[in-house]
Amino acid sequence: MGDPRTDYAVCMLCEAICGLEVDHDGERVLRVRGDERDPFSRGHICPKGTALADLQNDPDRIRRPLRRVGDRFEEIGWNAALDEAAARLHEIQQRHGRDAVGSYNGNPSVHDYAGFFGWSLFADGLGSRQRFSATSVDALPLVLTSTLMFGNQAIVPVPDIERTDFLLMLGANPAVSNGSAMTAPDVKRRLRDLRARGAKLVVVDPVRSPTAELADHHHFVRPGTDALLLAAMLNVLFAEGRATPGALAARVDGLDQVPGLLADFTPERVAPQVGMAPDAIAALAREFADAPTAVCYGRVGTCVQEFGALTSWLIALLNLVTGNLDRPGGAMFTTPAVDLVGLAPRLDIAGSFDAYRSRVSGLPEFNRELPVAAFAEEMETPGEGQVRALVTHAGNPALSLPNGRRLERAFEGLEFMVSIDIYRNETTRHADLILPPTFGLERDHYPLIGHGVAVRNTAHYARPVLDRPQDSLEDWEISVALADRIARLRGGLEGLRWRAQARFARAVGPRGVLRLLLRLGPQKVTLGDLERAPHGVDLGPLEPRLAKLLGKGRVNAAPAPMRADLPRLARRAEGPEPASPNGLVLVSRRTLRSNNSWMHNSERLVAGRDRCVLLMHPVDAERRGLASGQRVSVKSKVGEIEVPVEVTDGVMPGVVSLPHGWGHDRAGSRLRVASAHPGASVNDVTDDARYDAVSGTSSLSGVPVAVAPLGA
Ligand SMILES: Nc1nc2c(c(=O)[nH]1)N[C@H]1C(S)=C(S)[C@@H](COP(=O)(O)OP(=O)(O)OC[C@H]3O[C@@H](n4cnc5c(=O)[nH]c(N)nc54)[C@H](O)[C@@H]3O)O[C@H]1N2
Ligand SMILES: Nc1nc2c(c(=O)[nH]1)N[C@H]1C(S)=C(S)[C@@H](COP(=O)(O)OP(=O)(O)OC[C@H]3O[C@@H](n4cnc5c(=O)[nH]c(N)nc54)[C@H](O)[C@@H]3O)O[C@H]1N2
Ligand code: SF4
Ligand SMILES: [Mo]
Repeated sequence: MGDPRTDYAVCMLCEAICGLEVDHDGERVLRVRGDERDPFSRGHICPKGTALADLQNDPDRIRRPLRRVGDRFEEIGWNAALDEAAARLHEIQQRHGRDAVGSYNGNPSVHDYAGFFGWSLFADGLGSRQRFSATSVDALPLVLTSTLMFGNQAIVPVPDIERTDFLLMLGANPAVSNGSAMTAPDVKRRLRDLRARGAKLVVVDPVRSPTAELADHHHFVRPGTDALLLAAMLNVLFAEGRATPGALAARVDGLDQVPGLLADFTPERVAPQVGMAPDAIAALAREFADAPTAVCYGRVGTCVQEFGALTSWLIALLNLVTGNLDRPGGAMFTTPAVDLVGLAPRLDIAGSFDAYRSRVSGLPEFNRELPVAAFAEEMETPGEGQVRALVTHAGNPALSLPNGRRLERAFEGLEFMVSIDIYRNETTRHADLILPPTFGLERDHYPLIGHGVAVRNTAHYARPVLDRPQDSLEDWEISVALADRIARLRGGLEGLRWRAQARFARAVGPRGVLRLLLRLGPQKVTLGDLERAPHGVDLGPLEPRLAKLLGKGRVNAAPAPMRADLPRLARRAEGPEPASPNGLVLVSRRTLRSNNSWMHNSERLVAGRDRCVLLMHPVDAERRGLASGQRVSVKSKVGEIEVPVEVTDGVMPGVVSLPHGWGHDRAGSRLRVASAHPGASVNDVTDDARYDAVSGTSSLSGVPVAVAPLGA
C-alpha cells in the first residue's frame, strides 16, 4: 500500500474502450471516473466502469490457485497447480488422443491482448479439434461473412455513424450494450448527434429497446425473420433499378447472380412472417437507397438466430449494392494502429471454414473452433475423440451457453477440468483446479479488438495502474506456463517446437509483440508514443481502404454456403414459425448494469429493483391472467425457470424478453453478493439443438416457450 494517487487506464470490460481516471493506493482502487482528456471517450463512463473498483477489491475474487478436495477447495502453490494440470492433461491426451482434451475460451479474453496471444499459443499447441469459444454465441455469422465475401475474417465493416445520413440498425441495442463491432464510446450521445445533424435512425427489433427509443422509427419484427426482411428490401431495389453499387463493382464477383437469387422474396410474400406491412418494407428499402449515404448494421440479435449467416450476408449486400460499402457515411473499415487484417493470413487466423466437422452432429469448424452447439454432446458421446478433460479460460458456459444445465452435467462427467478464472462461479465450481490470473487494472492493456472496429482511428495503451500482486500470474503467463509444461511431457520434435514458442513468448513478452505489431501497422505510432500519451491518441476519421485490404483479392457477393441456404429461407417464408407450446417465443437482452454473467458480485450493480424480469405484451399477459410483478414459469423443450413478469407494450405481441447472465443460486460457487440477487438463467431454457444451418451459431432468439402463472 502507498499514498493515494491518480493514474489513467483504458476500460477492458467492453468494446467501447472508455478512458478511465483511477484513484488508488497501489493496491486498492479508491474511485474510478471517466477520463475527460481521452479524445475518443471524452469522459464517458458507464456503471460497469465505475464498478470496476468493486471487482478489483472484491474479497470473493480468487487470488491463489485452488484445488478440489472432495466438495471443498484448498489453496495450493502455483508450481504444484501448474504441474498437476499439465500432467493430467498430458496423460489424458496420451491415453485417449489429442481430441480428448477440449477447451473453451470466453469473452473477456477478447479484451486482453496479451491473454489472447497466450491462449492461442496454448490451444494451438494442444492440437485438439475439440476447441470451443463464445464466438459461436456471438459474432460468428458476421466474421464468417467477412471470410466468405472478403477472404479475411478481420475485414469487418463498421457503421460510419459520425457521417451517415441514414442508419438502419437491426438486432443491436448499443444504448445498453455500448456497442459491439462498432466501438463508439458514449454511443447514446453519438446517436443523438446523428439525429441532431438531420440524419435518420431506424431500429428493427422485436423489442422497443432503449436504442429504439432514441430512433426516428422503430419496427417490430418477428424474431429470426430479419433475413426475409432484408431479402425483400434487396428484391425491391433490384426490381426498381435502385441498385447502384458504384466503382466498387469492378472488384466484385457474383453480383449479377444476386437479383435472380432473391427474385422470389417479394415484400408481399415475406410480410406475414416478418410482421411488417409490404408497403413499409418497400418504403424502407427506397429510403435506404435514396439517402445520400446510408448504412445497415446488425449485431447480436441478427447473429444468434435461425438465419444468422444469411442475415449477416444480406446486411453486407444491402450496403454493397447501394454503393455504401467503403465510403464515408456507409460501412467502412477502420485503420487501426495494429492491423489484424494484414496479420491474419500470416498468423493463420484469416478464418478457415468447414475444413472439418464436429464428431457427433457434423457442425463446421470456423477458425479451428467448433460451434458450442456441439459442446455438450462432444463431452457426453462415447467413442474416439470424446472430450474427457476440459480447460476453460475466461468463460462461464454454465450461464452463457444454451442449455447450460446440460453442460453442467457434462462437466460432472469429465475426468479432469481446469478453469483459468478470477471467480469460483457456476462453471468453475465444477473444476478440479482453478487458476486465477491477475485482473483488470493489475495489468497493461491495448484494446486490440476494440480499436479494430472503431468508428474513428484511435490508439490507447495503458500501463498497469495497480502494483502487481505478489506471487501472481497474468492470463498469458498461465497459458504459456501450461504450454511449456505439457510440451516438456510430450517431448519429440513437436514438444520441442511448442516449448520453443513458449520460451520465445516469455522472452519477448506481450509488450514486445505489441511494439513489433505497432511498427508493422499502417499508422505511424510506436509503443513509446503511446506510453507518452496516457489518455490515448486520435488518428483521424475512417478512410476508404477496402481495395488496399483486398490486395489482389476480390469481393464475392454470392458465396456458395449462403446461396445454398436460400431454399431454407424460402421455406421459412411459407411456413409458420416452428410450433410454440402456447404461442410465445423468447428473445434475450442485456441490461446496463451487467456484463454477460460475471459482474453481479458488485453491490452497486445489483442494488435496487430486480433486473432479471420477463417482458410480455399486455395482450399475451391478459390471455394468461398475468400482471406486472407476478412470478411465472417459463418452460421450453429443455428446461423451466421462474422469474417475475413485467407487462409492457414495448415488446411485440407473441414475444417475451429476458436478460441472460443470471442464475447465481448454485451451490459451490463463491459469489456472496450475486447469490443474494440470483435471478434465473435464460440459458436454462434456450435449446442447444437450435442453430444456424450455415455457421452452427446457436439460435438463442425465438426459442418457443410456454409461460404460465406459478402454480397453474
Ligand atoms: N441467451 C443468451 N445467451 C448469451 C448471449 C445472449 O445474448 N443471450 N450473449 C452471448 C455472448 S455475445 C457472449 S460474448 C457470451 C459470453 O460467454 P462467456 O464468455 O462464456 O461468459 P461470460 O459471462 O462473459 O463469462 C466470463 C468469465 O470470465 C471470467 N473473467 C472475467 N475477467 C477475466 C479475466 O481477466 N481473466 C480470466 N481468466 N477470466 C476472467 C469471469 O469470472 C467469467 O467466469 O454469452 C453469450 N450468451
Ligand atoms: N451492459 C452490458 N453491455 C454489454 C454486455 C452485457 O452483457 N451488458 N455484453 C457485451 C457483449 S459480449 C456483446 S457481444 C455486446 C452485444 O451488444 P448488442 O449487439 O447491442 O446486443 P444486445 O444488447 O443483446 O441487443 C440485441 C438486440 O437484438 C434484439 N433481438 C433479439 N432477437 C432478434 C431478432 O431475431 N431480430 C432482431 N432484429 N432483433 C432481435 C433484442 O431484443 C435486443 O434488443 O454487448 C456487450 N456489452
Ligand atoms: S461503456 Fe464499456 S468501456 Fe466504457 S466504461 Fe462502460 S464497460 Fe467500460
Ligand atoms: Mo459477446
